[in-house]
Amino acid sequence: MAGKLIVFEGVEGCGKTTQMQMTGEWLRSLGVAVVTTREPGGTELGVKLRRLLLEKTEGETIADRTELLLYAADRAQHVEADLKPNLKQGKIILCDRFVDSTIAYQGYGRGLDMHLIHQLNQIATGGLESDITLWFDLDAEVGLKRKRRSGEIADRIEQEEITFHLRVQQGYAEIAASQPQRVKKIDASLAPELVQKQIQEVLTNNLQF
Ligand code: Z5A
Repeated sequence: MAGKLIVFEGVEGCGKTTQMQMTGEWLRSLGVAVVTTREPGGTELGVKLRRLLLEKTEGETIADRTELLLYAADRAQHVEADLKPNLKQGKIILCDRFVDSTIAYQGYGRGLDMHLIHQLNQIATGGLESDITLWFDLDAEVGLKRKRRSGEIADRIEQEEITFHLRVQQGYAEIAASQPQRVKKIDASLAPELVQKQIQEVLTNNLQF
Protein backbone atom coordinates (compact mmCIF):
# COMPACT_ATOMS: atom_id res chain seq x y z
CA MET A 1 0.00 0.00 0.00
CA ALA A 2 1.31 3.40 -0.95
CA GLY A 3 -0.29 5.66 1.66
CA LYS A 4 0.51 6.07 5.33
CA LEU A 5 -1.60 5.55 8.42
CA ILE A 6 -0.81 7.95 11.27
CA VAL A 7 -2.75 7.30 14.46
CA PHE A 8 -3.38 9.71 17.36
CA GLU A 9 -3.81 8.01 20.75
CA GLY A 10 -4.15 8.93 24.41
CA VAL A 11 -6.43 9.48 27.38
CA GLU A 12 -9.48 11.76 27.27
CA GLY A 13 -8.70 15.43 26.72
CA CYS A 14 -5.07 14.78 25.75
CA GLY A 15 -5.48 17.09 22.73
CA LYS A 16 -5.71 14.57 19.85
CA THR A 17 -8.49 16.38 18.04
CA THR A 18 -6.76 19.76 18.30
CA GLN A 19 -3.46 18.29 17.08
CA MET A 20 -5.01 16.29 14.24
CA GLN A 21 -6.43 19.50 12.86
CA MET A 22 -3.10 21.35 13.18
CA THR A 23 -1.21 18.41 11.65
CA GLY A 24 -3.65 18.27 8.73
CA GLU A 25 -3.14 21.97 8.05
CA TRP A 26 0.64 21.60 8.22
CA LEU A 27 0.71 18.60 5.85
CA ARG A 28 -1.66 20.24 3.37
CA SER A 29 0.58 23.33 3.36
CA LEU A 30 3.36 20.96 2.20
CA GLY A 31 1.14 19.74 -0.65
CA VAL A 32 0.41 16.35 0.96
CA ALA A 33 -2.98 14.67 0.28
CA VAL A 34 -4.44 14.13 3.75
CA VAL A 35 -7.65 12.59 5.00
CA THR A 36 -8.84 12.58 8.61
CA THR A 37 -10.97 9.97 10.29
CA ARG A 38 -11.69 8.47 13.68
CA GLU A 39 -12.73 5.44 15.69
CA PRO A 40 -15.39 4.82 16.60
CA GLY A 41 -17.38 6.56 13.89
CA GLY A 42 -15.26 6.71 10.72
CA THR A 43 -17.99 5.23 8.50
CA GLU A 44 -21.79 5.56 8.21
CA LEU A 45 -22.25 2.35 10.15
CA GLY A 46 -19.56 3.51 12.57
CA VAL A 47 -21.48 6.70 13.35
CA LYS A 48 -24.40 4.54 14.50
CA LEU A 49 -22.11 2.27 16.51
CA ARG A 50 -20.44 5.32 18.10
CA ARG A 51 -23.81 6.52 19.32
CA LEU A 52 -24.57 3.10 20.82
CA LEU A 53 -21.15 2.95 22.47
CA LEU A 54 -20.91 6.44 23.95
CA GLU A 55 -24.44 7.58 24.73
CA LYS A 56 -25.55 7.06 28.27
CA THR A 57 -28.50 4.68 28.45
CA GLU A 58 -31.12 4.37 31.14
CA GLY A 59 -31.58 0.86 32.49
CA GLU A 60 -29.55 -1.73 30.54
CA THR A 61 -25.79 -1.40 30.83
CA ILE A 62 -23.45 -2.50 28.03
CA ALA A 63 -21.51 -5.60 29.11
CA ASP A 64 -17.72 -5.33 28.75
CA ARG A 65 -17.49 -8.05 26.08
CA THR A 66 -20.36 -6.46 24.13
CA GLU A 67 -18.47 -3.17 24.21
CA LEU A 68 -15.33 -4.91 22.94
CA LEU A 69 -17.22 -6.53 20.05
CA LEU A 70 -18.87 -3.25 19.05
CA TYR A 71 -15.48 -1.48 18.86
CA ALA A 72 -14.19 -4.42 16.78
CA ALA A 73 -17.21 -4.21 14.44
CA ASP A 74 -16.64 -0.47 14.00
CA ARG A 75 -12.98 -1.13 13.20
CA ALA A 76 -13.62 -3.93 10.70
CA GLN A 77 -15.96 -1.66 8.72
CA HIS A 78 -13.56 1.29 9.00
CA VAL A 79 -10.60 -0.73 7.68
CA GLU A 80 -12.51 -2.14 4.70
CA ALA A 81 -14.61 0.86 3.71
CA ASP A 82 -12.29 3.74 4.50
CA LEU A 83 -8.68 3.01 5.53
CA LYS A 84 -7.70 0.46 2.88
CA PRO A 85 -9.21 2.38 -0.10
CA ASN A 86 -7.52 5.62 1.01
CA LEU A 87 -4.17 3.92 1.56
CA LYS A 88 -4.40 2.35 -1.90
CA GLN A 89 -4.87 5.84 -3.33
CA GLY A 90 -1.66 6.93 -1.64
CA LYS A 91 -3.33 9.18 0.92
CA ILE A 92 -1.87 10.14 4.28
CA ILE A 93 -4.51 9.20 6.85
CA LEU A 94 -4.71 10.94 10.22
CA CYS A 95 -6.80 8.65 12.42
CA ASP A 96 -8.12 9.55 15.89
CA ARG A 97 -7.72 6.23 17.80
CA PHE A 98 -7.13 2.68 16.48
CA VAL A 99 -6.17 -0.73 17.94
CA ASP A 100 -4.17 0.65 20.89
CA SER A 101 -7.35 2.27 22.24
CA THR A 102 -8.89 -1.18 22.58
CA ILE A 103 -5.79 -2.50 24.35
CA ALA A 104 -5.71 0.50 26.70
CA TYR A 105 -9.45 0.87 27.41
CA GLN A 106 -10.89 -2.64 27.13
CA GLY A 107 -7.65 -4.40 28.13
CA TYR A 108 -6.06 -2.26 30.86
CA GLY A 109 -9.22 -0.30 31.73
CA ARG A 110 -11.87 -3.02 31.76
CA GLY A 111 -9.46 -5.89 32.47
CA LEU A 112 -10.61 -8.05 29.54
CA ASP A 113 -8.37 -10.87 28.35
CA MET A 114 -5.46 -9.45 26.30
CA HIS A 115 -5.18 -12.56 24.14
CA LEU A 116 -8.82 -12.19 23.12
CA ILE A 117 -8.30 -8.48 22.40
CA HIS A 118 -5.27 -9.16 20.19
CA GLN A 119 -7.21 -11.85 18.31
CA LEU A 120 -10.15 -9.51 17.75
CA ASN A 121 -7.89 -6.64 16.68
CA GLN A 122 -6.31 -9.00 14.17
CA ILE A 123 -9.70 -10.05 12.80
CA ALA A 124 -10.93 -6.45 12.62
CA THR A 125 -7.84 -5.03 10.91
CA GLY A 126 -6.91 -8.02 8.73
CA GLY A 127 -3.34 -7.26 9.85
CA LEU A 128 -3.34 -3.55 8.96
CA GLU A 129 -1.02 -1.62 11.33
CA SER A 130 -0.29 2.05 11.72
CA ASP A 131 2.89 3.37 10.12
CA ILE A 132 3.28 5.52 13.16
CA THR A 133 1.24 6.10 16.31
CA LEU A 134 1.57 9.35 18.22
CA TRP A 135 0.86 8.76 21.90
CA PHE A 136 -0.18 11.96 23.70
CA ASP A 137 1.25 11.41 27.14
CA LEU A 138 -0.86 13.32 29.67
CA ASP A 139 -1.92 12.73 33.24
CA ALA A 140 -5.48 11.32 33.06
CA GLU A 141 -6.74 13.77 35.68
CA VAL A 142 -5.41 16.75 33.72
CA GLY A 143 -7.14 15.45 30.58
CA LEU A 144 -10.46 15.03 32.38
CA LYS A 145 -10.17 18.55 33.81
CA ARG A 146 -9.60 19.92 30.30
CA LYS A 147 -12.71 18.12 29.09
CA ARG A 148 -14.81 19.44 31.97
CA ARG A 149 -13.57 22.97 31.30
CA SER A 150 -14.57 22.65 27.63
CA GLY A 151 -18.19 22.23 28.81
CA GLU A 152 -18.81 19.10 26.71
CA ILE A 153 -21.22 16.63 28.28
CA ALA A 154 -19.32 13.61 29.63
CA ASP A 155 -19.98 10.40 27.66
CA ARG A 156 -20.43 6.89 29.06
CA ILE A 157 -16.69 6.09 29.24
CA GLU A 158 -15.58 9.48 30.55
CA GLN A 159 -17.89 8.96 33.51
CA GLU A 160 -15.90 5.95 34.71
CA GLU A 161 -14.10 6.39 38.02
CA ILE A 162 -10.59 7.86 38.05
CA THR A 163 -8.93 4.48 38.74
CA PHE A 164 -10.26 3.30 35.36
CA HIS A 165 -8.66 6.28 33.59
CA LEU A 166 -5.38 5.77 35.46
CA ARG A 167 -5.27 2.13 34.29
CA VAL A 168 -5.84 3.33 30.72
CA GLN A 169 -2.98 5.84 31.12
CA GLN A 170 -0.71 3.08 32.43
CA GLY A 171 -1.77 0.90 29.50
CA TYR A 172 -0.60 3.48 26.99
CA ALA A 173 2.73 3.83 28.77
CA GLU A 174 3.28 0.06 28.55
CA ILE A 175 2.22 -0.15 24.90
CA ALA A 176 4.67 2.67 24.03
CA ALA A 177 7.50 1.05 25.99
CA SER A 178 6.95 -2.29 24.24
CA GLN A 179 6.81 -0.87 20.69
CA PRO A 180 9.16 2.13 20.51
CA GLN A 181 9.55 1.86 16.72
CA ARG A 182 5.85 2.30 16.01
CA VAL A 183 4.60 4.30 19.03
CA LYS A 184 6.16 7.73 19.59
CA LYS A 185 5.64 9.61 22.83
CA ILE A 186 4.51 13.23 22.63
CA ASP A 187 4.51 15.43 25.74
CA ALA A 188 0.87 16.56 25.66
CA SER A 189 1.10 18.73 28.79
CA LEU A 190 2.66 21.61 26.85
CA ALA A 191 0.95 24.44 24.96
CA PRO A 192 -0.67 23.37 21.65
CA GLU A 193 2.06 25.01 19.49
CA LEU A 194 4.78 23.11 21.39
CA VAL A 195 2.88 19.84 21.09
CA GLN A 196 2.55 20.45 17.35
CA LYS A 197 6.28 21.14 17.07
CA GLN A 198 7.06 17.69 18.54
CA ILE A 199 4.63 16.03 16.10
CA GLN A 200 6.20 17.72 13.10
CA GLU A 201 9.65 16.61 14.26
CA VAL A 202 8.54 13.00 14.76
CA LEU A 203 6.76 12.81 11.41
CA THR A 204 9.60 14.49 9.52
CA ASN A 205 12.15 12.13 11.08
CA ASN A 206 10.13 8.94 10.62
CA LEU A 207 8.08 9.24 7.45
CA GLN A 208 8.88 10.30 3.92
CA PHE A 209 6.16 12.44 2.40
N1 Z5A B 1 -12.67 3.84 22.89
C1 Z5A B 1 -12.52 2.60 23.47
O1 Z5A B 1 -12.85 2.43 24.67
N2 Z5A B 1 -12.01 1.57 22.74
C2 Z5A B 1 -11.68 1.69 21.44
O2 Z5A B 1 -11.23 0.71 20.81
C3 Z5A B 1 -11.83 2.99 20.82
C4 Z5A B 1 -12.33 4.04 21.57
C5 Z5A B 1 -11.46 3.18 19.39
C6 Z5A B 1 -14.32 8.09 22.30
O3 Z5A B 1 -13.09 8.55 21.93
C7 Z5A B 1 -14.22 7.05 23.38
O4 Z5A B 1 -14.07 5.75 22.82
C8 Z5A B 1 -13.01 7.21 24.29
C9 Z5A B 1 -12.28 5.88 24.26
C10 Z5A B 1 -13.26 4.94 23.66
N3 Z5A B 1 -13.43 7.37 25.61
N4 Z5A B 1 -14.14 8.25 26.03
N5 Z5A B 1 -14.77 9.02 26.45
P1 Z5A B 1 -12.87 10.04 21.44
O5 Z5A B 1 -11.46 10.09 20.97
O6 Z5A B 1 -13.92 10.42 20.48
O7 Z5A B 1 -13.12 10.92 22.77
P2 Z5A B 1 -12.07 11.51 23.75
O8 Z5A B 1 -10.97 10.60 24.09
O9 Z5A B 1 -12.88 11.99 24.88
O10 Z5A B 1 -11.36 12.64 22.92
P3 Z5A B 1 -11.80 14.09 22.69
O11 Z5A B 1 -12.98 14.53 23.44
O12 Z5A B 1 -11.93 14.21 21.20
O13 Z5A B 1 -10.58 14.83 23.33
P4 Z5A B 1 -9.12 14.99 22.69
O14 Z5A B 1 -9.20 14.80 21.23
O15 Z5A B 1 -8.11 14.19 23.38
O16 Z5A B 1 -8.76 16.48 23.04
P5 Z5A B 1 -9.23 17.87 22.33
O17 Z5A B 1 -10.67 17.80 21.93
O18 Z5A B 1 -8.26 18.28 21.32
O19 Z5A B 1 -9.03 18.81 23.59
C11 Z5A B 1 -9.82 18.71 24.74
C12 Z5A B 1 -9.87 20.08 25.44
O20 Z5A B 1 -8.55 20.45 25.85
C13 Z5A B 1 -10.37 21.21 24.53
O21 Z5A B 1 -11.09 22.12 25.29
C14 Z5A B 1 -9.07 21.83 24.02
O22 Z5A B 1 -9.22 23.17 23.69
C15 Z5A B 1 -8.15 21.65 25.21
N6 Z5A B 1 -6.74 21.47 24.82
C16 Z5A B 1 -6.26 20.84 23.72
N7 Z5A B 1 -4.93 20.87 23.69
C17 Z5A B 1 -4.54 21.52 24.82
C18 Z5A B 1 -3.27 21.87 25.37
N8 Z5A B 1 -2.13 21.53 24.74
N9 Z5A B 1 -3.23 22.51 26.52
C19 Z5A B 1 -4.39 22.87 27.18
N10 Z5A B 1 -5.63 22.58 26.70
C20 Z5A B 1 -5.70 21.91 25.54
